[in-house]
Amino acid sequence: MRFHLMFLLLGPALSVAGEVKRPRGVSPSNQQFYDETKPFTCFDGSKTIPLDRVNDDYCDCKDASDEPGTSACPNGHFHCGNTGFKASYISSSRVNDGICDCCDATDEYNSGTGCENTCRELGKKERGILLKMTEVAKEGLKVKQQLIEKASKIKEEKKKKLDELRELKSLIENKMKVLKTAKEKAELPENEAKEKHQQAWKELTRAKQEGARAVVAFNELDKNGDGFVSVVEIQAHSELDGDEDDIFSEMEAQVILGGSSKIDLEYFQDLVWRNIKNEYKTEDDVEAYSESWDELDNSNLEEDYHDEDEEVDNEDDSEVSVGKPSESKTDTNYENMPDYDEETQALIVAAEDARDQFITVESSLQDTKDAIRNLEKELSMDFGQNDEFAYMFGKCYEVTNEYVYRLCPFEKIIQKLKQGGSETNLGTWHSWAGPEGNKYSAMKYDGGRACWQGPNRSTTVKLSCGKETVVTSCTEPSRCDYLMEMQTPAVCKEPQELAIEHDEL
Ligand code: MAN
Repeated sequence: MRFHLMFLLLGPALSVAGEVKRPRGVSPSNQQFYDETKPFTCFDGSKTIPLDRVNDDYCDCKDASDEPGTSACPNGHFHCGNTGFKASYISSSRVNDGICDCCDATDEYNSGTGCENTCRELGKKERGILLKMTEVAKEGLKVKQQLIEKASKIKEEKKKKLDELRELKSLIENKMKVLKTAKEKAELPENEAKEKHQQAWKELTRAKQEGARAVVAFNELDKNGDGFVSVVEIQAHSELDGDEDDIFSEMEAQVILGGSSKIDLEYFQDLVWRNIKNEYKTEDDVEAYSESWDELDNSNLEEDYHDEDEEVDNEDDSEVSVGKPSESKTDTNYENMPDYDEETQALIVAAEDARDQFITVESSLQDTKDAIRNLEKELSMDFGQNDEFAYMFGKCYEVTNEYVYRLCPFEKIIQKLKQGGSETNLGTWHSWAGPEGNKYSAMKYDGGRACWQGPNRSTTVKLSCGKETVVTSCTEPSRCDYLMEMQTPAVCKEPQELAIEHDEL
């Protein structure tokens, strides 16, 4: 019975002319362990059994090595020879399960499923694909070579440019030092002249205000309105009594009037007011004060200063403290200040010119520094073994499905709605992310916009060989974790390497 089963199981494998005799489901490399002249030892060494218990549909070895061609062991693996296509392993549970798994139909030898051998067909297809890929690789490689040559030239140019920029930077810095000194030199007399002019205006304003106070005081004192301030009118202001004896005599009042019995406004303004202004107490007559201020503004002082724009700020006037005209008001209305004199204006123009020159050079220094920084950054980037990826820097590539995805290599990836609107950052350039030995086959972009109740968005870009540079797809395998596929000549390899990757056919 056992022999019969053995024959049945081993039979077809042994009957193929020219092939190495091996039990069903065993790969050529494992054939040596099933020696017809010896008992079989499980691969894990746990047991030795007679050879006729191999593939007898009973699981003897824990590692399933005695049942490579049956489904007796749950953990077994069946080797499909698949001549004409690629050999493969399937789980032994699939042996004789009524489904064709191996293209050579060997897994369904006893199920009556009637599988057809499709290996030749598959092999043909695969070889077709491989041929196409080889074609693409050949063309891609040519382009890649050009990219490398171009990148090398551009890199040299950029290095040269960087040297030039560094030289330029130090020239500009020197020029800036000179211009800074010139600017400071021009600003000194400018400031002095402006200061002098402003000081004069300040003093004039003060005098103007003081003059106005004197008019107010004169009008107040001149009770009978005859245009003179008399001894009696002075005596009415007891605060002007110089001594402490409580008697403000006629004599004392006359002394204040400089010996006269009555004085006019001019005399009062010129010789009396300054002596009494600290003691004098005004009546709260704002109106009188304002009027006299206006009068003054429009008359005598106008001759001193000709202000082009005649807008006199009367609002300010009403704010003048009339409670104590003796207290000098220090507010200087610079808006009404007359133009600077010609000499000062010339100094201002000269200083402004010096400032402009300095600012222009200062901003060109900033531009140069920026350019240096950008170039340094670019030159320090890893653009592949031979800078084959350098051409992508500064460019962007898009693909559209339900969103528009834009990849700007070595920078960032964004997502936006087809109908427009704001852009969502799916990650900024992080690093090359291919597996060991093939690191330039994938890119990683991370730290994108935070996902609601999730991680920051990030994207992996898988690169494959293509004649042109195109993003072929972008998907979101898990929420806010994107996968982009891109074709580029930069990853094309020699066709021989392709064949090795695709198994021997
Ligand atoms: C937006 C897009 C999607 C993403 C969700 C997460 O709709 O960025 O890709 O899955 O936000 O909330």
